[in-house]
Amino acid sequence: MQTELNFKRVSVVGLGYIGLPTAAVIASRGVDVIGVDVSEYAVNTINQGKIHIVEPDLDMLVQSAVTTGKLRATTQPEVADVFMVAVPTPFKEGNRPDLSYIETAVKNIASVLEKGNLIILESTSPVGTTEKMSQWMSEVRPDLTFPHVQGEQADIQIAHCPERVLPGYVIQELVSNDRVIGGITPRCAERAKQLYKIFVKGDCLMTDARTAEMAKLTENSFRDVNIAFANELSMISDRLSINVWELIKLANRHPRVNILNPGAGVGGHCIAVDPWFIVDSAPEQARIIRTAREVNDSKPHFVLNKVRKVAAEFKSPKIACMGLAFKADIDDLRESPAVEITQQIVEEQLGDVLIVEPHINQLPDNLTADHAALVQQAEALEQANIIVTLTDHSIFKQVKPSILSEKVIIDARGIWEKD
Ligand code: SAJ
Repeated sequence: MQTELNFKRVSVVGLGYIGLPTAAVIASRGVDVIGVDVSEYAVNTINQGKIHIVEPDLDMLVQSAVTTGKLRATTQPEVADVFMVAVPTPFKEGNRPDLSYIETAVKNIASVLEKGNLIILESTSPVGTTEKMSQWMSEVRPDLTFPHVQGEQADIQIAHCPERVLPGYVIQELVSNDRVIGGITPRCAERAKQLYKIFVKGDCLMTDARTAEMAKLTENSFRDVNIAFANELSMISDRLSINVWELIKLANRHPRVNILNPGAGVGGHCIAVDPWFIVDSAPEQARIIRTAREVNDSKPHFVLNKVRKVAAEFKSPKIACMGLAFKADIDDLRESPAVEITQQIVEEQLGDVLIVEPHINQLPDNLTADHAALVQQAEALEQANIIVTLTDHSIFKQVKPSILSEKVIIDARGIWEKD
């Protein structure tokens, strides 16, 4: 059996929200780490000890890893004992998974593979992707044997260990979370576990690759379904003239009920995407999972309709859109329902739009217009006659109710209605 001592050099392929923190944490444990990314900008930034993404505490960790020479970034793969793949798995037309980033990364790694190497797929992936990886590599390297054919005797070991960290808490959760480790064979899983034990304090739970793939998709689908339940309740309550926040608070006093929060919709690169991978693999069986996606995707339209209706009642509507990020207290606007709603309000010229997003300095191009401006919270709250809360940033919660008394409020996040 191989030991930790075999992991002298770890290569992390894809230096984004998951790959870079993982690389920095492993380097902080004294292992030599080579980060590989197609972006020269990312590589140059990291080699200067800086970061190109926003995540608490990551800057210090990267700076120290680069200064001590334990972390180095490059655009070309180099030989290593372990390769960890953390590239995006978006979806393409028809909500079908796009595995092209994984395929490219894996084929690049294959050119530098050596007997005894361990490959780990961290990217969230449809069931069967880890086996596909093994197949892709074997096509490039017929001189080596791979576990999807040779099983335990293979020259190369391959496992799937899905990332499951929460943006904003990545450094802490990388170490403390339990990990699911799925090997193509039990030996693949065992070797991957030895690697994770270098930096993970949580339990490392071993299984096969297909179950690990499904476990990650299940976790995010579970959350999506639960958020959809809350969002559906908010739309039912609106129709029945019930305050959904009070309703949920009361229902949650039951010892076995724990309803999540309705919002403006579900955003980000994970929960709004991953359930589709299950739907794509088992379309006839995945009925609740598909419906949950549809319910959550419909929520921005529901909020927008409310804004349209209220704006039509004003001569000169001034609409404050509170928040653009896809969730509280971060700067990430990717797949954000708040951006989708605000963009539509701007495009339809429903009024003058005062946008408040404390975590950015400049509006994205799709929100730039003569009648839209990025302003401070106080200015927006003073000038607007309609206030729409789209993101539940902590700073919004501190607003005094007296400031809002004259305004029409569409509180999609329940920031001011809950209490
Ligand atoms: N949201 C609601 N109501 C809620 C909770 C969330 O509307 O009660 C919305 C958020 O505002 C946001 C979206 O859902 O728009 C997703 O936010 P999130 O905090 O639920 O999750 P993510 O996307 O930041 O991170 C998730 C996490 N998965 C789970 O909690 C099961 C994280 O652990 C995963 O690592 C991550 O996806 C990932 O990378 O897959």
